Amino acid sequence: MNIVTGTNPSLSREGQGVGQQQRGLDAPGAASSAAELPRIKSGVAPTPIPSPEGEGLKRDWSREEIRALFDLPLLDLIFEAQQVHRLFHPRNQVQLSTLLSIKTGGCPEDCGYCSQSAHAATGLKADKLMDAEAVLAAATEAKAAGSGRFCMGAAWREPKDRDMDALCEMVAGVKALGLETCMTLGMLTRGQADRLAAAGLDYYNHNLDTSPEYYGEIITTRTYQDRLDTLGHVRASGMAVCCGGIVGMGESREDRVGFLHALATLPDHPESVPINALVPIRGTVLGDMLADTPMAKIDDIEFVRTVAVARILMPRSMVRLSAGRESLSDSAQALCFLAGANSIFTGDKLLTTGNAGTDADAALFARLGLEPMTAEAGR
Ligand code: SAM
Ligand code: DTB
Ligand code: SF4
Repeated sequence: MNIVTGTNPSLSREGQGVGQQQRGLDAPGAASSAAELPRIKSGVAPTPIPSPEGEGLKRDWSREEIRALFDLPLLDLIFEAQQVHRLFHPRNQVQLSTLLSIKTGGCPEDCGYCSQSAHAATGLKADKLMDAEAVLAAATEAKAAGSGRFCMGAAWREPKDRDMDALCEMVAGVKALGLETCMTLGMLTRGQADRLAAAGLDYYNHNLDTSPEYYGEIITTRTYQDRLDTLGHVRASGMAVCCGGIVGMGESREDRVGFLHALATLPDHPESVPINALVPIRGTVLGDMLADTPMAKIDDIEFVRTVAVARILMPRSMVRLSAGRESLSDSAQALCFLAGANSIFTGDKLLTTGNAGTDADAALFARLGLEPMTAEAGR
């Protein structure tokens, strides 16, 4: 038993004799066995690498184990994360998703980070749900720009049943263009999840955002359990789960530990894990609280650590650099990719905030030798 991970020997397949030099630092998926890494000088035993087939992926992580990963020397942590990454994912490939806000502003929830909350004084105008034709035009553009997945977001607490026909029409239309489909609409009932799944929705995004303890400081209008319930409905309906959160909301390291612990101990790991860096927006509770303080800008190294730990805890998941990527330098993004991030949002805009833009990303990919991932590889 590994003292840090408490790893199940059937997962680590101890004794199969696959040494570190032999184990897949070259071909993706080359190594079919898992083995323990040699003990790092710090005296902390690193995580055994699980098998790429995903059988027996560890889901009983303790907070102590996760804390120990965060505490590793940065280079050991990134090295380990990159090894896990190469066992499960094609190297140097990054999946591209595009976001569209299909219903902007006027949201009744009070999420302290969000420009779209009716409780925020951001002056954002509340729009109605876009019509399907305009959504399909945007999706067509995203496809032409090389995106593999189209994610439609609505500033709702939950969709109304009267909106479901229009939403299903959008899903079917985007899918017919040959794009993967994703939506984020707030809480769902099981019936709504089933309808979206039947219309062809591949992914549903619903974030836990932070640790259970810090959550109440950020949002009061719905509970952690509400979010877990929606994630359960999404799973039960057969859709893939996209679930992550935000770093840089004034939370502690222990909250980041608790946040990743909540994700990695779900009954199944989310297929996609968006890691957002808070975009501090004036007029939001958090934007106003953090503005002009050193906390307004996320600590790059702590962000990279969060990405690396997410990669190690959830080896098969796509780890997406999401909001706030614009605030990261090329070098910080390169470290994130090295730490196992393998997905980004493309385009000039996320929902209401700016994004790097296609030209900047093309230059970044050329500079780092990265390639867009094909949709099949990105599943
Ligand atoms: N209303 C839906 C919901 O909350 O599930 C969907 C849209 S919501 C904007 C999607 C996610 O965007 C949030 O859960 C949060 O993680 C992220 N987000 C929103 N505003 C952000 C900000 N200012 N900085 C970083 N992430 C943000
Ligand atoms: C997620 O975790 N990040 C994306 C997506 N899910 C929907 C949204 C980021 C929004 C950033 C703030 C904005 O643009 O308003
Ligand atoms: Fe509404 Fe989503 Fe923004 Fe919260 S994050 S205020 S639920 S749009």
